[in-house]
Amino acid sequence: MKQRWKQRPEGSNWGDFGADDQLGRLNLLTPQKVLEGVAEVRDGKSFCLSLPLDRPSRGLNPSRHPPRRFATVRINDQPSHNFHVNQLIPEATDVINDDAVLLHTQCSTQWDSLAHVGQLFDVMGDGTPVAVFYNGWRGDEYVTAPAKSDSEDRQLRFEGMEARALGIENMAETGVQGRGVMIDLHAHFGRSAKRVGYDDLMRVCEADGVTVESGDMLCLHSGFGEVILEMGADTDVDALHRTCAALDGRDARLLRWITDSGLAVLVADNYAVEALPLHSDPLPRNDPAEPPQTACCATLPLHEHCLFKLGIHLGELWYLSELAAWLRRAGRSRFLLTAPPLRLPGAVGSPATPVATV
Ligand code: UVW
Repeated sequence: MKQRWKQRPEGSNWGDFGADDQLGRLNLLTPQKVLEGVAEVRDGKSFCLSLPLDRPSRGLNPSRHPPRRFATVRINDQPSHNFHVNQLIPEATDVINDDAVLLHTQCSTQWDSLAHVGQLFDVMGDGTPVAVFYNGWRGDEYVTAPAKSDSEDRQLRFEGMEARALGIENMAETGVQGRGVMIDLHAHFGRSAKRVGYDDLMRVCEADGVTVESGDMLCLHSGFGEVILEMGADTDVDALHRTCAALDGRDARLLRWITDSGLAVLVADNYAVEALPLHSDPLPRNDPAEPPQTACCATLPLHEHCLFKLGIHLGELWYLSELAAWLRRAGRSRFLLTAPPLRLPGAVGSPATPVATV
């Protein structure tokens, strides 16, 4: 096996789960963690943690769009829509519908795979940064380029890109089941667009008696999903970008805590788990008077820390409000979480319909 890297990013765990690992901290979702999750089931009540996948009705990321559904086309060129089979077989009584969907995998409730965000990094120590993902899987070798089609529809113009390593199917194959832990930011910060750093997070955990242990699946409730539902079919993207709490990915102590906590996956009901540069500090830049800018930093530092350095999958745009309210009333923070993505080979993200059971 070819050595994929000689130096790993500072603070990363590359190689710790094996040279060819593609699961990252999902390795911590052991049978013991499933049992710990099952032990949290006492009332037999389940919660759907997905938004309807057509919400938000406009993508927060302008290149993502709500699903488009199509009827499949039968061999006689008719749509499979209330199709009476007696058109083909006179004595048949069946009536059939059949559909297809154009689904942007990350427009609504979703998982980011470890192939979603990588970095330019000098893995070989020869002074040449290359595009590389968790555990040293290289973009030029393991993410195949799409073919350009001649489709008139700009959304359909590039087809066939494939993550041959770190694709979302790896996550699906684990079942993604274990103990979920809720931290309810909304209960403390309301709908303010607060950037939550280490001190804030620790204060919330202490006030609510929440502890996060190795292998737990951490969910952060900010209220963002509830705001999306209230907007209905008329999503106000600008307003969403100014609402509800998100983690401060530029807080080094917060990133250190994510490393040390041993959390297996990190989930939020907001757009990107972390606050974006859009409504936070811009990237630290070299003095404009100075000649050439040198590459310095990630625009999404929490994505870099989780997806790239530690192999922590990120769940985004989940719907956590009903579960968070129930847990608060019950004085609880833990639950059984079952949250597989689609087993869609080669995809870099996936919708999910996660289920919490309490
Ligand atoms: C952003 O689009 C900012 O984040 P993600 O790609 O993880 O949804």
